[in-house]
Amino acid sequence: MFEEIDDNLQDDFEVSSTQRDNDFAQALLAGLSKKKKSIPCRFFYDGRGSELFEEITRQPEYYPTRTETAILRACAPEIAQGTPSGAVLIEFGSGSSLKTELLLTALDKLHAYVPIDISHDALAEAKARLSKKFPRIAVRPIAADFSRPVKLDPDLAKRSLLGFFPGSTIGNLEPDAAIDLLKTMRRVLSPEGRLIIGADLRKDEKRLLAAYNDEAGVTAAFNRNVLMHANRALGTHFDPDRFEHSATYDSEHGRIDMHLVSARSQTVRVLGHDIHFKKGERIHTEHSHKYTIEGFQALARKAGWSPDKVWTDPDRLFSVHELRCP
Ligand code: AVI
Repeated sequence: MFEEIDDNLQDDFEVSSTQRDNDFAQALLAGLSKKKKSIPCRFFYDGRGSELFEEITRQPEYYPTRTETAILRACAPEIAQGTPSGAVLIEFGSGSSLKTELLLTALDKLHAYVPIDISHDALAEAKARLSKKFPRIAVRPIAADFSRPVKLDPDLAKRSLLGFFPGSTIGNLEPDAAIDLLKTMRRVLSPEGRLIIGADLRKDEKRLLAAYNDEAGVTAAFNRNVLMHANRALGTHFDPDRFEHSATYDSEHGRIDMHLVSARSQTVRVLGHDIHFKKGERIHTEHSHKYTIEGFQALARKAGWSPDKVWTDPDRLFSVHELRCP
């Protein structure tokens, strides 16, 4: 499968799986040695974690994915109208590039699509599928960590650039880190680019809590999978059944707080260290920030962007923003 994309796969910042496991080991030990234990949410996404996330998006309570998809379907023609022919679409953390198809269908005069993702497999699959479906658009994947500034090939960099960052992944970052990421994206897309970015909105607490505590228990499995990921990748000895899923809403900060709660007093061997958990002790695993439209635009301005259009659904559950390099 790799051969298909090897020709023009730009691989400047490839992160090997060994590097990723080393990063995981360091972060896990550091996070579990703190008084308030934590595991960074980026470690949710091993192969199984990505599958579970896909399953979350199909749960009736998890409104963000289907709402954003409907918004993108509706606003794609308007986005296309403002995009000159010969432009380049750059997607940050493209994964399976499913929502991208909505834009590619509308952007019929696009020169190239550049998916940026850490996973070679996801890039190869996306390139094969999209090249077939959109033969006039050149698919030029970059295997990289999108939170670092990527350098585009000069033939692409000189064109009109349109960035795409759907999914409200920005909400999983603390506001300062979100500003840093928005600055990095601005550097990639400057001097005249635009960014289309999804941000989940603040809303009725009941609806938010339901989305992160689905009846079928898929979010709970996704949360616990971070421990299985550690067992598989690092040889730790967590028993995930001894940790309970918790997702609460912090209305002061406007964010969902996810934790794993130790169901009993227990000691777990982690990378040569005995880590003790009291009964009821919590491991913080994720924040999912919810924004008001104005709050998100203020954040974007702090990163040097000029907010332009905003699209939302009739129930104002989710927002899609157009940001411009000033
Ligand atoms: C990927 N991200 C935007 C999801 C969210 O809603 O914050 C991750 C997730 N966590 C639990 N459910 C979904």
